[in-house]
Amino acid sequence: MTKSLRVALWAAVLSCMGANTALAANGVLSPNDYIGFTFFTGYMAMFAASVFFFFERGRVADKWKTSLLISGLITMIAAVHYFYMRGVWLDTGTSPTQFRYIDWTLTVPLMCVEYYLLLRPAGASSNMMWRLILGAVVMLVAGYYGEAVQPDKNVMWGIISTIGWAGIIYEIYAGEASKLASGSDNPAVKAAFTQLRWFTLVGWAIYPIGYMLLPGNLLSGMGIAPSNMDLIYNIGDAVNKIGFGLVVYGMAISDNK
Ligand SMILES: *C/C=C(C)/C=C/C=C(C)/C=C/C1=C(C)CCCC1(C)C
Repeated sequence: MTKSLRVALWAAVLSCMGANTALAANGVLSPNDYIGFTFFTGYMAMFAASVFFFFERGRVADKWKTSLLISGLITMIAAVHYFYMRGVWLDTGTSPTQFRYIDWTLTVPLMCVEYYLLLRPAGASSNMMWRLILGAVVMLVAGYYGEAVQPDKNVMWGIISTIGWAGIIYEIYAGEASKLASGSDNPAVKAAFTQLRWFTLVGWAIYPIGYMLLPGNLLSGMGIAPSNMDLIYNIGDAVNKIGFGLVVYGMAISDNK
């Protein structure tokens, strides 16, 4: 991406975040309801990505077909949830927290499965996969508690959630997963692992930024409406679910070992 394109994208994102809340609620998408727009584009992008991964699955080597299938399932599960989330947003103008977390509870563990499938030829154990999934469960259950069950304690739940995420980061940067990847003799796998890790460290950091808009949290009261949490989550999902899948796809296409 060129620098000017990046600057333009950021300017667009920031100007959308100045837009105010509760634009929906009558079943109609208002012209300046940027959060609503991202629910629609998110839905279509996830849908299209699924079609892409499912069709392209036929073009990759047999050993990577399950990985492509999982990439498609991740975006397909998200597409269905985005369909419902856009409806909630349109009808009520409120955050579709339940659908959001049901989606994540299914898709984030599947991303852990992607790590396992990628490193299986290098000797990954299913214990490694379960450690990643455990980190994901802690991260998501705590996040849900902070958003929906005990919102007055969202700071505490946010910290617990971050510990779960840190467990995943540890596993892929210092734990068994990282050791297996560096020991792998397959350059395509090594390169893909490095890229997926970046998604998990940098791409996933988008979500806590949205969470910090909750009342009483670090970014609240800075002039950014809390409803922008959904804008941030929607951007995070598009980057992480489709991007993650594309890395796996690129690896499978380029691997000629
Ligand atoms: C496809 C969905 C993905 C990759 C969702 C990822 C979600 C997170 C990395 C959420 C992380 C959170 C924290 C680290 C602390 C605050 C609460 C959360 C749940 C937003």
